Amino acid sequence: MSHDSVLFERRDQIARVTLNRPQVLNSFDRGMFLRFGEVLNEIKADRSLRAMYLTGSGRGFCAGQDIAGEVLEGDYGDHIEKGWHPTVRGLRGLDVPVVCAVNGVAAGAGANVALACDFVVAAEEASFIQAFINIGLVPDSGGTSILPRLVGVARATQMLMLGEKVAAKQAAEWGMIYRTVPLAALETEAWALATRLASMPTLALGMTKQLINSSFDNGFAEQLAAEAERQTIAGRSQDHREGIAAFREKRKPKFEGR
Ligand code: T3D
Repeated sequence: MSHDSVLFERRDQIARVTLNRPQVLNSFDRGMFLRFGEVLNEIKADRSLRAMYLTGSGRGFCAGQDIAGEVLEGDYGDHIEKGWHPTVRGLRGLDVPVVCAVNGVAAGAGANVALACDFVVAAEEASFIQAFINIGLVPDSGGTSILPRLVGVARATQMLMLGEKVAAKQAAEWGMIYRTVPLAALETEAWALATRLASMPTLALGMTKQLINSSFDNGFAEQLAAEAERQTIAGRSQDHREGIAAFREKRKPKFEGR
Protein backbone atom coordinates (compact mmCIF):
# COMPACT_ATOMS: atom_id res chain seq x y z
CA MET A 1 0.00 0.00 0.00
CA SER A 2 1.40 3.43 -0.92
CA HIS A 3 1.08 5.85 1.96
CA ASP A 4 1.49 8.70 -0.52
CA SER A 5 -1.83 7.93 -2.22
CA VAL A 6 -3.65 9.71 0.64
CA LEU A 7 -1.80 12.43 2.53
CA PHE A 8 -2.78 13.11 6.13
CA GLU A 9 -1.64 15.74 8.58
CA ARG A 10 -3.04 17.30 11.74
CA ARG A 11 -3.12 21.08 11.80
CA ASP A 12 -4.93 23.32 14.33
CA GLN A 13 -7.19 20.44 15.47
CA ILE A 14 -8.18 19.80 11.85
CA ALA A 15 -7.39 16.57 9.97
CA ARG A 16 -6.16 17.63 6.56
CA VAL A 17 -6.53 14.82 4.01
CA THR A 18 -5.45 14.99 0.37
CA LEU A 19 -6.27 12.39 -2.29
CA ASN A 20 -2.96 12.09 -4.06
CA ARG A 21 -2.86 10.19 -7.34
CA PRO A 22 -3.08 13.24 -9.60
CA GLN A 23 -1.92 11.41 -12.74
CA VAL A 24 -5.25 9.49 -12.71
CA LEU A 25 -7.35 12.35 -11.30
CA ASN A 26 -7.09 10.76 -7.82
CA SER A 27 -9.13 7.72 -8.83
CA PHE A 28 -9.01 4.94 -6.20
CA ASP A 29 -7.15 1.66 -6.54
CA ARG A 30 -7.01 -1.07 -3.89
CA GLY A 31 -4.06 0.44 -2.01
CA MET A 32 -5.77 3.82 -1.86
CA PHE A 33 -8.93 2.32 -0.32
CA LEU A 34 -6.81 0.71 2.39
CA ARG A 35 -4.89 3.91 3.08
CA PHE A 36 -8.05 6.05 3.14
CA GLY A 37 -9.66 3.60 5.59
CA GLU A 38 -6.58 3.74 7.77
CA VAL A 39 -6.68 7.56 7.80
CA LEU A 40 -10.40 7.63 8.70
CA ASN A 41 -9.73 5.23 11.59
CA GLU A 42 -6.95 7.48 12.88
CA ILE A 43 -9.21 10.52 12.70
CA LYS A 44 -12.04 8.73 14.49
CA ALA A 45 -9.73 7.62 17.28
CA ASP A 46 -8.14 11.06 17.84
CA ARG A 47 -10.43 13.02 20.18
CA SER A 48 -8.29 16.14 19.83
CA LEU A 49 -9.43 16.56 16.20
CA ARG A 50 -12.49 18.77 15.70
CA ALA A 51 -12.94 18.87 11.89
CA MET A 52 -11.72 17.21 8.71
CA TYR A 53 -10.72 18.92 5.46
CA LEU A 54 -10.66 16.78 2.31
CA THR A 55 -9.29 17.79 -1.08
CA GLY A 56 -7.52 16.39 -4.14
CA SER A 57 -4.09 17.10 -5.55
CA GLY A 58 -3.59 18.26 -9.13
CA ARG A 59 -6.40 19.34 -11.42
CA GLY A 60 -9.07 16.85 -10.32
CA PHE A 61 -10.80 16.00 -7.06
CA CYS A 62 -11.50 12.28 -7.67
CA ALA A 63 -12.51 10.29 -10.77
CA GLY A 64 -14.01 7.37 -8.82
CA GLN A 65 -12.77 3.86 -9.41
CA ASP A 66 -9.43 3.48 -11.19
CA ILE A 67 -10.59 1.97 -14.47
CA ALA A 68 -7.26 2.26 -16.28
CA GLY A 69 -4.87 0.42 -13.99
CA GLU A 70 -5.94 -2.72 -12.16
CA VAL A 71 -8.12 -5.21 -13.99
CA LEU A 72 -11.40 -5.33 -12.14
CA GLU A 73 -12.11 -9.01 -11.94
CA GLY A 74 -14.95 -10.78 -10.19
CA ASP A 75 -17.99 -9.51 -8.44
CA TYR A 76 -18.36 -5.71 -8.57
CA GLY A 77 -20.94 -5.79 -5.75
CA ASP A 78 -18.28 -7.36 -3.60
CA HIS A 79 -15.72 -4.72 -4.70
CA ILE A 80 -17.93 -1.83 -3.73
CA GLU A 81 -18.83 -3.39 -0.40
CA LYS A 82 -15.14 -3.67 0.43
CA GLY A 83 -13.97 -0.40 -1.15
CA TRP A 84 -16.53 2.36 -1.64
CA HIS A 85 -18.94 1.45 1.15
CA PRO A 86 -16.37 1.77 3.96
CA THR A 87 -15.22 5.00 2.30
CA VAL A 88 -18.59 6.78 2.23
CA ARG A 89 -19.84 5.15 5.44
CA GLY A 90 -16.59 6.15 7.11
CA LEU A 91 -17.08 9.79 6.13
CA ARG A 92 -20.73 9.82 7.26
CA GLY A 93 -19.75 8.01 10.46
CA LEU A 94 -17.13 10.52 11.58
CA ASP A 95 -18.28 12.60 14.52
CA VAL A 96 -16.30 15.60 13.34
CA PRO A 97 -17.69 17.74 10.49
CA VAL A 98 -16.08 17.17 7.10
CA VAL A 99 -15.43 20.04 4.66
CA CYS A 100 -14.73 18.87 1.12
CA ALA A 101 -12.77 21.31 -1.04
CA VAL A 102 -13.53 20.14 -4.58
CA ASN A 103 -10.65 21.47 -6.63
CA GLY A 104 -11.63 19.97 -10.02
CA VAL A 105 -13.73 17.26 -11.58
CA ALA A 106 -15.51 14.83 -9.22
CA ALA A 107 -16.64 11.80 -11.22
CA GLY A 108 -18.44 8.51 -10.55
CA ALA A 109 -17.95 7.35 -6.98
CA GLY A 110 -15.63 10.38 -6.58
CA ALA A 111 -18.66 12.67 -6.90
CA ASN A 112 -20.46 10.65 -4.24
CA VAL A 113 -17.49 10.80 -1.90
CA ALA A 114 -17.82 14.60 -2.06
CA LEU A 115 -21.56 14.38 -1.41
CA ALA A 116 -20.93 12.17 1.63
CA CYS A 117 -19.11 15.11 3.25
CA ASP A 118 -20.99 17.65 5.36
CA PHE A 119 -19.97 20.75 3.40
CA VAL A 120 -18.84 20.87 -0.22
CA VAL A 121 -17.02 24.03 -1.23
CA ALA A 122 -16.13 23.75 -4.92
CA ALA A 123 -13.93 25.75 -7.21
CA GLU A 124 -16.00 27.53 -9.87
CA GLU A 125 -13.93 25.57 -12.39
CA ALA A 126 -14.90 22.20 -10.85
CA SER A 127 -17.65 19.89 -12.06
CA PHE A 128 -19.65 16.84 -10.96
CA ILE A 129 -20.40 13.88 -13.19
CA GLN A 130 -22.26 10.69 -12.29
CA ALA A 131 -20.14 8.93 -14.89
CA PHE A 132 -21.25 5.34 -14.14
CA ILE A 133 -23.75 5.06 -17.00
CA ASN A 134 -21.09 6.15 -19.50
CA ILE A 135 -19.28 2.86 -18.85
CA GLY A 136 -22.43 0.74 -18.53
CA LEU A 137 -22.63 0.70 -14.72
CA VAL A 138 -25.26 1.76 -12.23
CA PRO A 139 -24.57 4.53 -9.71
CA ASP A 140 -23.08 3.42 -6.39
CA SER A 141 -21.55 4.81 -3.20
CA GLY A 142 -24.89 6.23 -2.09
CA GLY A 143 -25.50 8.39 -5.16
CA THR A 144 -29.06 7.12 -5.64
CA SER A 145 -29.86 7.85 -2.01
CA ILE A 146 -28.29 11.22 -1.39
CA LEU A 147 -28.50 12.92 -4.80
CA PRO A 148 -32.33 12.81 -5.21
CA ARG A 149 -32.65 14.20 -1.67
CA LEU A 150 -30.31 17.06 -2.45
CA VAL A 151 -31.50 18.09 -5.91
CA GLY A 152 -34.86 16.34 -6.41
CA VAL A 153 -35.71 13.31 -8.53
CA ALA A 154 -35.81 15.09 -11.91
CA ARG A 155 -32.32 16.59 -11.64
CA ALA A 156 -30.91 13.44 -10.06
CA THR A 157 -32.36 11.39 -12.91
CA GLN A 158 -30.78 13.78 -15.40
CA MET A 159 -27.37 13.32 -13.80
CA LEU A 160 -27.62 9.61 -13.06
CA MET A 161 -29.16 8.54 -16.38
CA LEU A 162 -27.60 10.95 -18.86
CA GLY A 163 -24.15 10.94 -17.22
CA GLU A 164 -23.59 14.59 -18.13
CA LYS A 165 -21.19 16.92 -16.40
CA VAL A 166 -22.76 19.55 -14.12
CA ALA A 167 -20.69 22.68 -13.51
CA ALA A 168 -20.02 23.58 -9.87
CA LYS A 169 -22.01 26.83 -10.11
CA GLN A 170 -25.03 24.89 -11.36
CA ALA A 171 -24.54 22.35 -8.56
CA ALA A 172 -24.61 25.19 -6.01
CA GLU A 173 -27.74 26.70 -7.59
CA TRP A 174 -29.43 23.29 -7.37
CA GLY A 175 -28.52 22.93 -3.69
CA MET A 176 -26.24 19.97 -4.35
CA ILE A 177 -23.27 21.66 -2.71
CA TYR A 178 -22.72 24.40 -0.14
CA ARG A 179 -21.02 27.06 -2.30
CA THR A 180 -18.49 27.84 -5.03
CA VAL A 181 -15.45 30.12 -4.93
CA PRO A 182 -12.78 30.95 -7.51
CA LEU A 183 -10.12 28.22 -7.64
CA ALA A 184 -7.49 30.65 -6.33
CA ALA A 185 -9.57 31.20 -3.17
CA LEU A 186 -10.65 27.57 -2.64
CA GLU A 187 -8.10 26.53 -0.07
CA THR A 188 -8.42 29.73 1.98
CA GLU A 189 -12.22 29.69 2.00
CA ALA A 190 -12.67 25.97 2.63
CA TRP A 191 -9.99 25.95 5.32
CA ALA A 192 -11.64 28.97 6.99
CA LEU A 193 -14.90 27.01 7.14
CA ALA A 194 -13.11 23.99 8.65
CA THR A 195 -11.46 26.31 11.20
CA ARG A 196 -14.81 27.85 12.10
CA LEU A 197 -16.36 24.39 12.57
CA ALA A 198 -13.39 23.33 14.70
CA SER A 199 -14.19 26.13 17.15
CA MET A 200 -17.84 25.14 17.49
CA PRO A 201 -19.46 22.67 19.96
CA THR A 202 -17.94 19.47 18.51
CA LEU A 203 -20.06 17.08 20.57
CA ALA A 204 -23.31 18.73 19.45
CA LEU A 205 -22.08 18.94 15.84
CA GLY A 206 -21.32 15.20 15.89
CA MET A 207 -24.75 14.38 17.24
CA THR A 208 -26.38 16.72 14.70
CA LYS A 209 -24.63 14.71 12.00
CA GLN A 210 -25.86 11.44 13.54
CA LEU A 211 -29.41 12.83 13.46
CA ILE A 212 -29.08 13.87 9.81
CA ASN A 213 -27.84 10.33 9.08
CA SER A 214 -30.69 8.66 10.94
CA SER A 215 -33.26 10.86 9.14
CA PHE A 216 -32.52 8.77 6.02
CA ASP A 217 -34.08 5.73 7.70
CA ASN A 218 -36.36 6.99 10.48
CA GLY A 219 -39.98 8.03 10.45
CA PHE A 220 -41.00 11.27 12.22
CA ALA A 221 -41.74 9.63 15.58
CA GLU A 222 -38.44 7.73 15.66
CA GLN A 223 -36.57 10.86 14.67
CA LEU A 224 -38.21 12.88 17.49
CA ALA A 225 -37.10 10.18 19.92
CA ALA A 226 -33.56 10.24 18.54
CA GLU A 227 -33.44 14.05 18.89
CA ALA A 228 -34.60 13.86 22.51
CA GLU A 229 -31.97 11.24 23.32
CA ARG A 230 -29.15 13.40 21.84
CA GLN A 231 -30.53 16.57 23.46
CA THR A 232 -30.24 14.92 26.87
CA ILE A 233 -26.53 14.41 26.19
CA ALA A 234 -26.03 17.89 24.69
CA GLY A 235 -27.88 19.45 27.63
CA ARG A 236 -25.28 18.00 30.02
CA SER A 237 -22.28 19.13 27.99
CA GLN A 238 -19.65 21.65 29.00
CA ASP A 239 -20.21 23.52 25.71
CA HIS A 240 -23.90 23.98 26.49
CA ARG A 241 -23.02 25.43 29.92
CA GLU A 242 -20.52 27.74 28.21
CA GLY A 243 -23.10 28.77 25.55
CA ILE A 244 -25.63 29.75 28.23
CA ALA A 245 -23.01 31.56 30.34
CA ALA A 246 -21.74 33.50 27.31
CA PHE A 247 -25.28 34.48 26.35
CA ARG A 248 -26.02 35.80 29.84
CA GLU A 249 -22.69 37.60 30.11
CA LYS A 250 -23.13 39.06 26.61
CA ARG A 251 -19.81 37.71 25.34
CA LYS A 252 -18.66 35.30 22.64
CA PRO A 253 -18.66 31.66 23.78
CA LYS A 254 -15.44 29.68 23.88
CA PHE A 255 -16.36 26.11 23.06
CA GLU A 256 -14.00 23.28 23.92
CA GLY A 257 -15.76 20.53 22.02
CA ARG A 258 -17.07 18.54 24.98
O1 T3D B 1 -15.96 -2.79 -9.12
C1 T3D B 1 -16.12 -1.63 -8.82
O2 T3D B 1 -15.55 -1.17 -7.83
C2 T3D B 1 -17.02 -0.77 -9.66
C3 T3D B 1 -17.16 0.55 -9.03
C4 T3D B 1 -17.20 1.66 -9.72
C5 T3D B 1 -17.29 2.99 -9.10
C6 T3D B 1 -16.98 4.09 -10.12
O3 T3D B 1 -16.50 5.11 -9.73
S1 T3D B 1 -17.34 3.79 -11.74
C7 T3D B 1 -16.88 5.31 -12.52
C8 T3D B 1 -15.42 5.35 -12.79
N1 T3D B 1 -15.02 6.65 -13.27
C9 T3D B 1 -15.25 7.05 -14.51
O4 T3D B 1 -15.83 6.37 -15.31
C10 T3D B 1 -14.68 8.39 -14.89
C11 T3D B 1 -13.73 8.23 -16.04
N2 T3D B 1 -13.12 9.51 -16.36
C12 T3D B 1 -13.75 10.42 -17.11
O5 T3D B 1 -14.87 10.29 -17.53
C13 T3D B 1 -12.96 11.65 -17.41
O6 T3D B 1 -11.60 11.39 -17.21
C14 T3D B 1 -13.34 12.87 -16.52
C15 T3D B 1 -14.74 13.37 -16.93
C16 T3D B 1 -13.34 12.51 -15.05
C17 T3D B 1 -12.32 14.02 -16.73
O7 T3D B 1 -12.18 14.27 -18.11
P1 T3D B 1 -10.94 15.15 -18.60
O8 T3D B 1 -11.10 15.32 -20.07
O9 T3D B 1 -10.85 16.37 -17.76
O10 T3D B 1 -9.63 14.30 -18.25
P2 T3D B 1 -9.06 13.00 -19.02
O11 T3D B 1 -8.13 13.43 -20.06
O12 T3D B 1 -10.20 12.11 -19.40
O13 T3D B 1 -8.27 12.27 -17.84
C18 T3D B 1 -6.99 12.72 -17.42
C19 T3D B 1 -6.16 11.50 -17.10
O14 T3D B 1 -6.78 10.82 -16.00
C20 T3D B 1 -6.15 10.51 -18.25
O15 T3D B 1 -4.90 9.85 -18.25
P3 T3D B 1 -3.78 10.22 -19.34
O16 T3D B 1 -4.39 10.03 -20.70
O17 T3D B 1 -3.43 11.67 -19.07
O18 T3D B 1 -2.65 9.27 -19.05
C21 T3D B 1 -7.25 9.52 -17.86
O19 T3D B 1 -7.06 8.25 -18.43
C22 T3D B 1 -7.05 9.48 -16.37
N3 T3D B 1 -8.30 9.07 -15.71
C23 T3D B 1 -9.45 9.74 -15.63
N4 T3D B 1 -10.36 9.05 -14.96
C24 T3D B 1 -9.78 7.90 -14.61
C25 T3D B 1 -8.46 7.90 -15.07
N5 T3D B 1 -7.62 6.88 -14.88
C26 T3D B 1 -8.11 5.82 -14.19
N6 T3D B 1 -9.36 5.75 -13.72
C27 T3D B 1 -10.22 6.76 -13.88
N7 T3D B 1 -11.47 6.69 -13.34
